[in-house]
Amino acid sequence: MAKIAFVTGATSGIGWATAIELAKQGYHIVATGRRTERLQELKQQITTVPVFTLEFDVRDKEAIQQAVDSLPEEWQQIEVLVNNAGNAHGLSPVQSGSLEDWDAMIDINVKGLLYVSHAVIPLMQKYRKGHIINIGSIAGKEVYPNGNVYCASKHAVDAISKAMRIDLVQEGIKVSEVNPGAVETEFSEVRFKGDKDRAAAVYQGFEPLSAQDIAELIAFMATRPAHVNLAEVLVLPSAQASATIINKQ
Ligand code: NDP
Ligand code: 8X3
Repeated sequence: MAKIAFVTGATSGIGWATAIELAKQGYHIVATGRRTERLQELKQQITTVPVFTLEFDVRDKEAIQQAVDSLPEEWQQIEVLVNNAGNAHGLSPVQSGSLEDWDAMIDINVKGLLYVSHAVIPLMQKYRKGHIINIGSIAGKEVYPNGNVYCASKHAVDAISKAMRIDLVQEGIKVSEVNPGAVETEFSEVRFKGDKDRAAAVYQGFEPLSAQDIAELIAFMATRPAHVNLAEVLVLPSAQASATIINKQ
């Protein structure tokens, strides 16, 4: 029976690199995201294992359920779910934050992760086996100036991961959480609404993590023996000591 990994947010950054890394480990990949052309590009890039693409917005619970229900029989025994889709939207004090940005972060990072899990967990329960790997953040461990709602959304991911681990232990399903510090992806471009210079400045003066660094860690977690759960990892660039303390040269 093929091992299947379901990766959300596979069109970019950490999710893209994770799909490729898990494919190298022999997983057949269900790759999801909103950008169809990127999903097709990923499918072309992974040549060693089959890739099944599902296009949906994680805010749309009906679309998620329909997409999961549409998986052919041979794609239904999902062993690994990587709940990665998410982003920061804006970086403003709470007194002047945008309500649309707040909705986006809570709806995508928190509710989206729950909706996808709700649709996929029954497939894992059927086989009493599975591993959910949630992508949290250092922002789920600390808060920083102007990070308010993004930090709250990632603190929620932290709480949900711990709660899932308790609820799912009797089902034979492992739950892990990866909490990265600064990773250079499209993350800051999205946060700063396409301002490439402002986004690039975030990663200047030190060596940030790459999406590949996180993908390798996720693949390591996924490939531990059945009796081992690497439950939680905080992973930082060597130059980073906390959410705000970075040794920039
Ligand atoms: P990217 O912006 O490069 O990737 C974000 C991914 O999320 C894309 O594939 C995007 O796909 C998907 N996504 C966003 N919104 C939605 C949506 N509404 N529905 C479906 N998919 C969506 O950022 P990263 O790779 O850096 O981010 C991945 C995860 O890592 C996020 O949860 C982020 O919070 C977390 N993280 C990132 C860090 C960093 O410094 N980069 C540090 C700590 C955590 P599409 O647009 O095609 O839908
Ligand atoms: C992304 C890292 O520090 O920008 O979660 O919040 S940070």
